[in-house]
Amino acid sequence: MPHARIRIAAAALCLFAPLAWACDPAAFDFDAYLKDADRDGDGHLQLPELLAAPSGLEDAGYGTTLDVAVNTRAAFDALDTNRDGRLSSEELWQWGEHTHNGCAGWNSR
Ligand SMILES: [Ca+2]
Ligand SMILES: [Ca+2]
Repeated sequence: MPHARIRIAAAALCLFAPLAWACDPAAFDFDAYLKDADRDGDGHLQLPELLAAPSGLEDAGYGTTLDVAVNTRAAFDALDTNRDGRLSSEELWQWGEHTHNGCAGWNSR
């Protein structure tokens, strides 16, 4: 009976999803950050836009602060995974996974 299987899958998701999300480096609102820093309004961050944007280290109203400054050339290079010279929202959100310091050891105790 397929419904039972779906229910079990849904139950499993409910059980395990909170574990996966218990530590949430993505609490930093990169969408708002991108919107603020996107000076030409093309929906992407070009390098000069990123360099001129806040570091994220200090509270600028994006929900939380970052452990590693995101407004650097190194961050841009790390995040521009498709190498089109600009950062999409999806690429920007990867910063949490690149740095991940906020979650270091959160589940290893
Ligand atoms: Ca832009
Ligand atoms: Ca890109």
